[in-house]
Amino acid sequence: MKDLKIHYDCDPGQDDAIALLFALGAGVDVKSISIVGGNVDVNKCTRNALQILEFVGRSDIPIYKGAPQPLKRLSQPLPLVFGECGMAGANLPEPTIAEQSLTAEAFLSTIDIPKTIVATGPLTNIALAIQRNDVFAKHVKNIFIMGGCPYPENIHGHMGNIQVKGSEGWAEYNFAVDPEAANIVFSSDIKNIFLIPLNVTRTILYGYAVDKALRDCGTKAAILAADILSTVGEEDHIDYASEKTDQSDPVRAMHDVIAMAYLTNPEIFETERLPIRVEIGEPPLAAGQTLIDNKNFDNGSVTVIKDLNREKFLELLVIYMRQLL
Ligand SMILES: [Ca+2]
Repeated sequence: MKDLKIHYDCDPGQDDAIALLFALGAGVDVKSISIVGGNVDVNKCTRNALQILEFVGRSDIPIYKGAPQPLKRLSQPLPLVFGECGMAGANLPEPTIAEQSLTAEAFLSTIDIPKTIVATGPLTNIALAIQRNDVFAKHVKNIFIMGGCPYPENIHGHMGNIQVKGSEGWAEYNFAVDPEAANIVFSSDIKNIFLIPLNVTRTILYGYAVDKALRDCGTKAAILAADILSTVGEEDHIDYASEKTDQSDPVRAMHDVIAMAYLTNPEIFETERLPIRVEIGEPPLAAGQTLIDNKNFDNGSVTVIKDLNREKFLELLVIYMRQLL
């Protein structure tokens, strides 16, 4: 898949780390990576990305540290989901390499990047680049975004996984953290937006069977992936209790890697076109909520994932992890 050249914007994050390993295993040409604060603060996210690249011998990929805070709001780290370091289970040594001196915003706005971006964190870096350079949004032809929740998710029936402060409403984490940034991206001139939403990613589960298949590969990257994925946070333990065969079954959703899978293997997905808008109003409106704006079909027509072949995806996860060292 060397012809698939991407820039990857992320907040690693256990599930971003898995998405990165999946992309590299699939042979995607990851040209550059920018880091945004999200799951944990931007410094920890940057360190985690450096550790992963060093572990798989890909320190040649430059990493740019980006926005520490959302555009207008306070950050919302999630230590109960991914651990204090953001990448619980990895236990990798401190990196010996460092990020680039240029910030993510400055780097992205040079537009010296591929025309395809995958984004699996709050969209702050991308929004800043759109604002800083008028031609950025026209340069980017495709953006694959893990985020949003246009339909109720299957566990609690909410419109996301974060209850928006001061509101009764819910929103998906990446959009809830920086709704203004998401709104800028969805209102921009980026030609093709592909949305991989929470209501789908929550239905693709890790557990004993995949864990065993990864460990059986015997490669150090596959075992690292299994170590990360089997370190399940408190919230997922509760949310997926009914799916477990026993208490230690590491059942969890994998979220970000589904965006990479849609990039590499779109043939296993079903999609629909929806006019998506992101709420940016103040309470009682739920900022960050994903709205299907049926009154405004001209505005923001987005390709949204509806479903996928789960067995096939899990097979690909194992195959691609096996390709790495
Ligand atoms: Ca993420």
